[in-house]
Amino acid sequence: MRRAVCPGSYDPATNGHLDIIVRAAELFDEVVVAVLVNKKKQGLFSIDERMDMLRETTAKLPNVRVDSWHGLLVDYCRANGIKAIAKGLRSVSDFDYELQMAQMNRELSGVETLLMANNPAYSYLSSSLVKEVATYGGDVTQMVPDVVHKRLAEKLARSE
Ligand code: COD
Repeated sequence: MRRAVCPGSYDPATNGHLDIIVRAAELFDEVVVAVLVNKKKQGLFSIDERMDMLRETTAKLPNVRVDSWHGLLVDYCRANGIKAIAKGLRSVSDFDYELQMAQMNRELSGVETLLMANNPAYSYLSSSLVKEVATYGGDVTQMVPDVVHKRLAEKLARSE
């Protein structure tokens, strides 16, 4: 079985993330969307909340499942027999960092990284910007899945 992981912080998932997950699911027998804890990023949603939103968003994709991991991505791949990492590329600045991580991950474990050119309609999208815009009352309806939009509004209303 050809299996890939789509790793990320997903705090929260955007339509850009979803586009990459859908396209990876067309290429692999099974895709695991893995929520990894990025210690450098302050989280708005808990890992469980992020996983719930991802599960709801990917419910119609039969070969996609959602998981989480604390630690090195390559250790997750080893533990789960995964040989490929599937990611999206938004820009040249993404490329520099993604290339470095792909080389590091291959050096550490032999796992290959597939970098997919993103849909240009989503090039400007990042979880951080979506959170910032939503925090100041901006409309992010077209940028995130419906469930994320709803949970963002609830979360921000509670923090007021
Ligand atoms: N369009 C297309 N793709 C997108 C978009 C968009 N608008 N936004 C994000 N993506 C894709 C990118 O491929 C990105 O890599 C991925 O989604 C995840 O994005 P985020 O922002 O949710 O997650 P990051 O960038 O915080 O995730 C970084 C990882 C958690 C993947 C990384 O830090 C990691 O692997 N951490 C585990 C520890 C580890 O192994 N470290 C060593 C790495 S060499």
